[in-house]
Amino acid sequence: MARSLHERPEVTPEREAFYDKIDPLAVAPLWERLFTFMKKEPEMRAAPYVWEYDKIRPSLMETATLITAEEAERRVLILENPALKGETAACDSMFAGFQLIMPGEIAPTHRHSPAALRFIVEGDGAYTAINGEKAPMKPGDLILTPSGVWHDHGNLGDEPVVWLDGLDIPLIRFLGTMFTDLYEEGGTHPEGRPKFDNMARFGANMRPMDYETEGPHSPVFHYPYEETRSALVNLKKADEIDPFHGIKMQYINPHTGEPTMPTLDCYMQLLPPKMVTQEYQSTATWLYSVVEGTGRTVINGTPYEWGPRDVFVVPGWLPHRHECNDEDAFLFSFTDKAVHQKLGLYREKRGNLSR
Ligand code: GTQ
Ligand code: FE2
Repeated sequence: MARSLHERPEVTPEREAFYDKIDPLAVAPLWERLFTFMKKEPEMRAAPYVWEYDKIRPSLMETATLITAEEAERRVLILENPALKGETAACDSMFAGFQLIMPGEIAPTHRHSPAALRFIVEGDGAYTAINGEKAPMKPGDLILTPSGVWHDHGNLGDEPVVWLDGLDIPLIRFLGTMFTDLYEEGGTHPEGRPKFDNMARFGANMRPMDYETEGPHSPVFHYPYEETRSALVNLKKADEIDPFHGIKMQYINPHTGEPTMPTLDCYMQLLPPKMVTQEYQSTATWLYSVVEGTGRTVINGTPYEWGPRDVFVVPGWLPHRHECNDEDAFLFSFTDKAVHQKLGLYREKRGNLSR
């Protein structure tokens, strides 16, 4: 009998009768289960998928006629992975959604143990307040609301504002570490520090003398696209293009050099015109939000076409490459990579991966 972790042993009437007999004892034979999960390599439950913004936008706008941001708490259309129907998840470990806030609306203050990021997709004039300090939101900006901080949103402008929410909800749920609080029964946090205080304190390549950390997340909570984009554009001039990633920069916690948050690690990358990246795979799952440009990502041999404002998911351990069309593409992404790395479980493979 060949030894294998991956094959089911023979099922005989005698064995089946035994399994039935022991079932009431709340025990089960491991040899009937091993092959179901001890896979040679990871097999994610999530499927690759592209959420096309233009197709979703009309329905997203229609939500404004159904419910207010305040009544909904957060007026969000979940980007639910088709392979994870009903699970409130874009992939095995992360949640994503498009949140809409209309002029004059507010979304009340709350806090929770799941960490969140906001990546602004459309519209100007909204803000996220973190502990009462307002961060203005512009398309392409990244805003963090780490685990446990009070946050609310509002729209002071005259157009609808939409952003991509990314949260570690599936992971937090799995770990049994979910905590949430409303701020004083649904009210709004009082005005905090003045606008741009956070940027002055932590985002100017300086920090307050003797600063002591407030947690394992970045003290910066607003990363404006203007700065991110110009960094990438300037880096393109050196023409040092990574064959797997183009020019890909990690948003960091400037106090420690660590990822933005322990569970959500954020990146912005530039793919020059016509670039086709080398094949790459890693245990990490990646969620992408396209800022500029068009192209496709070929995942396990199947092309997934994308354009501005689309969101797509590359589940872990699938070989993939990006192909850029005729103009620079700017791709924002976030991933569970930092979790894998902290636990010593992260692996990757580069080049010639076709199975
Ligand atoms: O904006 O605070 O998409 O708490 C899910 C949970 C957004 C938010 C979501 C949240 C929020
Ligand atoms: Fe929240």
